[in-house]
Amino acid sequence: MGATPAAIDSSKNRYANSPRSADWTIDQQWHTYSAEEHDRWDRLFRCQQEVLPGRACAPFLEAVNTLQLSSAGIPNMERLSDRLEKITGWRVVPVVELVPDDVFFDHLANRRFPAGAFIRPEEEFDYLEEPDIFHDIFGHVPLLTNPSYAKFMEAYGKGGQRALQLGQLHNLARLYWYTIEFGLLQTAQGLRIFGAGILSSPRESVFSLEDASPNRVAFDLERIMRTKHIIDDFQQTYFVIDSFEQLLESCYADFTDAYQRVKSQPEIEAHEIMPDDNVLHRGTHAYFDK
Ligand code: HBI
Ligand code: FE
Repeated sequence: MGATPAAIDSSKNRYANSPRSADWTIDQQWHTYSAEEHDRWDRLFRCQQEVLPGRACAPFLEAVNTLQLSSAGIPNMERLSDRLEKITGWRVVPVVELVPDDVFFDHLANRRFPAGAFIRPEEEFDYLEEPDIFHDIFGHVPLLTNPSYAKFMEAYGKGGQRALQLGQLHNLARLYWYTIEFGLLQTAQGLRIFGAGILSSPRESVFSLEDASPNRVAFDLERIMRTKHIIDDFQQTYFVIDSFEQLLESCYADFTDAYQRVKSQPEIEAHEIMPDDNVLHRGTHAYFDK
């Protein structure tokens, strides 16, 4: 049994006490969203539309249109899932917020992406720690239209269940964090964003690509598994993949061996550069040394 999320703040999340199925899914009750909540989604969407062209990777920008996320208001997850399922077989299922690790992995392993149904309160417009519907659907769902990315997510779900059994979840969670949440992609036009945590954050969308402070280092599976991460500030190191196919292929490694090697090596601080790193940008860390 993975970590069970902390009690949920019902003043911020009106689904906190919604009845849950055994798989922790709830009824999105799409018709109950207020005009203010739909408007907040539209304002978040417009903020991202301002900063993402030229910064988000092309498959993301294309999928926002293909999935009709460009239309107004909070998406209805059933209708969104019907569109997504036709492309890669994935569906989006409503949950209150974070679900236990083993539940999360079971959903991913069965091509169901659990998305928080609540939208952030106005006072947390710019940033919130919990995954709300804007982070989950705008940040994570579009790239589930990409076959290699979708297969990676399914493999991550299956790998997560295994990692739980081996007690190695913290290593695998870092892989998810530094790619699916905060990953960058090398393209012919330069670095582009694919991590959901960046794509759903106006300020980090600019910082991750253009600020001199953070390191930018080429993807290396075991290096990432050893690297600690920051949860309440911009990342101090961004990892860069060459393609979603490269990310998917990294999954075919024998993680049992990788876990054994990683276990016997020291952890790496979020800001550190290692001798074997393929460094694309050595950060000044000016932003972090305040
Ligand atoms: N639950 N709904 C939801 N979304 C997540 O991103 C999530 C989760 N539960 C666990 C979790 N992430 C992480 O702890 C795992 O990726 C390790
Ligand atoms: Fe996320």
